[in-house]
Amino acid sequence: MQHYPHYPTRRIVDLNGFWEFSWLGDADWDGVTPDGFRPETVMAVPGVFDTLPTYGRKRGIGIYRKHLPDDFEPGERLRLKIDGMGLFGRAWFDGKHIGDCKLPYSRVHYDLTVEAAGPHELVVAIDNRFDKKRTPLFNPNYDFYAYGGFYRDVALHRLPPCAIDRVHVTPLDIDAGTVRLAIRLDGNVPATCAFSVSFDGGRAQEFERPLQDGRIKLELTVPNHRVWSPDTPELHTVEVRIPSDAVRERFGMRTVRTEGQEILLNGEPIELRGFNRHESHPQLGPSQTPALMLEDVQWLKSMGCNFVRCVHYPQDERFLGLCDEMGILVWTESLGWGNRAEELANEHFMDLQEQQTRLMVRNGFNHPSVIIWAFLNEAESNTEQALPLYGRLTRAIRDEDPSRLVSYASNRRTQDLCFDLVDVISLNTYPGWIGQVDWETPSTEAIAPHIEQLVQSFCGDSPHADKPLLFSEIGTCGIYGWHDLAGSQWTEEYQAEYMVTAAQAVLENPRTCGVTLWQFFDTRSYGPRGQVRVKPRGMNNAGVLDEYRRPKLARAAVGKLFTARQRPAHPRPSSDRR
Ligand code: ADA
Repeated sequence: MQHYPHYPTRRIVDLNGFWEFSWLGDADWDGVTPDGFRPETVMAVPGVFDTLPTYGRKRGIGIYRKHLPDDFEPGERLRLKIDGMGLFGRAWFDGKHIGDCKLPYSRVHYDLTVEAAGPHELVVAIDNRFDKKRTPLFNPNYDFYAYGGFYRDVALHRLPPCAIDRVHVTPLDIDAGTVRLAIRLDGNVPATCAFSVSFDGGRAQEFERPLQDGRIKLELTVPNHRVWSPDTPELHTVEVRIPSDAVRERFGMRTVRTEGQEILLNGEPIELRGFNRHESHPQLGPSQTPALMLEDVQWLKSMGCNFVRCVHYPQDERFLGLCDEMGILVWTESLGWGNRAEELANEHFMDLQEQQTRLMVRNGFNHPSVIIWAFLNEAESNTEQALPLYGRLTRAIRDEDPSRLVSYASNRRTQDLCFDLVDVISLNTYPGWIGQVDWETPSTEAIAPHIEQLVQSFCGDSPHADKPLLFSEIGTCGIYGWHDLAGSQWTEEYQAEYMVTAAQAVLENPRTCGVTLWQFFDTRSYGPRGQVRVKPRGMNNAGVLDEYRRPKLARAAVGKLFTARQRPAHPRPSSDRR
């Protein structure tokens, strides 16, 4: 599988593999420099140091070094691409500082110019300590482990003087097969540019156009276009060439919009069925291998899912690429979890939220699978302080990409003050489980009345009665291999019954447009600072698979329900709507 965007003519230095590594521990950042680097050992890239016996549990700075090819020319432009790292990173090329990364999980890049002949080296120091100034986007209370290292691929692109950054493709009309291309150049950008465009490896069309802000926009028809949908995940490629560079991008012809209480995919109402998915594995942490990503998509398909909510940070583009190929719709969100009102109103936090959210949209723009851009899971969106940031993020997303839907997962119900801003109302709720335990009522009996009551509050006179309603989280825990005759809490039996009851209650309610159950597989939660008393094994055990993707009873039970709902696909008669 080709990874997109693909730059067929560029010289790219692949930096994956082993790097020299040294542990600086609890060092002060003021004293951290690439000078005098003494390698202690080696470290895998991509990979995190927390999953290794020597550094597991430790928080501090690890410093990495890689020797680079000697043939870079003085004056040559290079672009260091890091597809995701955390928590905080600082990079130096030949001893000179080239950038800091405060955006865990985001795909970022740093440009530099070679100053002198080789030898050349790259040094990157990565800190996995929590720090309000350096890593304000990641708090110690988040219910997923904060790892240190390179989560994803690293590469160095040797850039021509004038380079193509990206080509963003927006499907305009899926019947006529028209698309808008936004071609972004950088470097030594001319006033007018000659370029060619070809679709699916076919004949190239030649153009010459003026640039505006380094960009060219044009509308074209895709020859022999095919419509993308979960049942027919048909993809196209487009290759754009300028004299000094070329890029190949992949896209799909599909539209998404809302109409009243429905989400319409290619003009037809769609019921969304799926799970919440973290990037997590006991031995890999957040660094997912291609085989593991494929396994995850196959599990989703085998359970009759057509949707996945990628929580709680921008996920690996290769996973989104697999969803494009295999027909799984995607919700993707920027990093955040339960953030408090004071944070939401903090300027530094706001700026970083906007930066990472814009980057998420730019990076993921061409994936037809992505239908919803989201942010700030379960923050204090019931407070006045939340309004400016929620406004900023929704505007930023629509400014980058007006062609998709915007949402965020809220646990504030009717107290939420920000629902006006978004296209889809998304609710997280755990009847009979998190924060809603009534010792008299078995939790599975609490589910249906709770959902009905919650749904009612978004009907009739509600200001949001005419927006789609999605249950973005509902579910419960079950410990893999734990059984008893009573079906007590934490058993696989209890979990299976709860999950099916919840999914059924949501999907059979005509007011809702779908559900993502919490959660797909078990994930590592807090370290020793956290409230392990409520998280047995230090894990979030709500997966229908365990952390090694071994199925629990809930997998088959939910799979049966979701699969049965695949046909007939839901268009519900409009008279059913409330
Ligand atoms: C919240 C949160 C999830 C998870 C869940 C739980 O709803 O959004 O990330 O932490 O609670 O299992 O506690």
